[in-house]
Amino acid sequence: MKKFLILAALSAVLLSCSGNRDQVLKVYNWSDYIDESVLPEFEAWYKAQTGEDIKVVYQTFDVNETMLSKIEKGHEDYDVVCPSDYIIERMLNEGLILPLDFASIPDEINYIAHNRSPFMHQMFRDINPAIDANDYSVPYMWGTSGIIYNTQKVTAEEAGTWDIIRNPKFAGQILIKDAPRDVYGPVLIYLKQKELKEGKVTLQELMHDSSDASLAAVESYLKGVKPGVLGWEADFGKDQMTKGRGVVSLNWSGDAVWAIEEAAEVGVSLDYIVPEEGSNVWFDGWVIPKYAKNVKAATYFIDFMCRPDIAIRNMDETGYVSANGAIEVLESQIDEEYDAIDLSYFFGAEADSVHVNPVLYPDKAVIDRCALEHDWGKDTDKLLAMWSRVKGDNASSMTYIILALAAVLAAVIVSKSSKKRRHRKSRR
Ligand code: N2P
Repeated sequence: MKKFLILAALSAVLLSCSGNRDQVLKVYNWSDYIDESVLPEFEAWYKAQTGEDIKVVYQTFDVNETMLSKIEKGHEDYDVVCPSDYIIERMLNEGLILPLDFASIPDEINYIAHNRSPFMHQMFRDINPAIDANDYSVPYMWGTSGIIYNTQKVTAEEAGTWDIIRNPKFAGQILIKDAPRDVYGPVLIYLKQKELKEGKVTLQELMHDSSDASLAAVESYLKGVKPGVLGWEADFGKDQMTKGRGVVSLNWSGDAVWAIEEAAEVGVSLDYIVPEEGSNVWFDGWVIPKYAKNVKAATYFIDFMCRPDIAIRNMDETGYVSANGAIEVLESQIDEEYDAIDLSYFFGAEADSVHVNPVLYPDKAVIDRCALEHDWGKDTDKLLAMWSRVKGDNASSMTYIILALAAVLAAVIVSKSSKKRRHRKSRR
């Protein structure tokens, strides 16, 4: 696939030199988030549908903020990008996304229109009451934030509460996703359990809570978590779990599916749970940024991603769950090994009792204790500052340790060399 990427990049350079930007499609997606063999297939399919040549230039990012900054500040000309819910909200608010022209796709190949999940449609509707995000974005993958745990070292009961991330029993073996919003939400939900149970606040309200008091409470909690943290990771956590180096990982459900399967092959047993207190439900969706140069190919690309067989391949390759509501997608996941669960909320009434992996598609009861994150606008800076204070202290403690060691070493060297000088003097 590397060869394909290099060739694609070279072709893009050549084409852009010759001025044919309309034959290049620049896609910017999360790392490990697609079956890359679908990219050349898209090129062939696009040619068959439109008679036009296209070369995909595919680039990846690890965190939303990197992608956002390239568009918000750098005005880069990506044609299709894949932000998460609260970033779609922010991009919508800032006018950074173009409306999608689904009607330009012929009906017989309009996979967007024919494969919507009612659940995803409503979630997109909930992003921003004033603007329907469904007109600007098409859901790609979705899931929850929760705990991946090593069942050989951690019980389901221990992993079933967010308190696990500061359980001293697992100190030094805890991995935390380096995604401030995905950590802040669950921690705040955990800290506000009493208020939630008493009905004084709702999960949805907590997702908008950027108050100084809540930020301070989460910061203080995370500083208590930090001494036990093995790593803050954007993408290596799943791998560390499969190797048995970490035993607890605050992570996304898609990474959990991938890790559980990989680990089983080397005799490590992992599982995933959404703690009882509640959590985030999230999704990522395709959008066409304002600075795109090839809107037509971008629209076709988004449509192609919604073709059920392509959605299934992307799912199987990455471990993440497609937002596609097609019955073929559900059928591809049926496995009698699992207990029946109610997925009517996602696939419609026929799916009220289906045998599907509950890590992939959580039961409605799990979804009911999860809420969608929201953009905080200007307050986002407060969150990012808090996050770097929490993580940054790690660097300073390490710096202090290194400085202390250097001081001890310098003292030893100085004392040895003065001993030598004294020794030489006494011989003279
Ligand atoms: C996969 C990234 C998943 C993004 N590497 C979850 N929002």
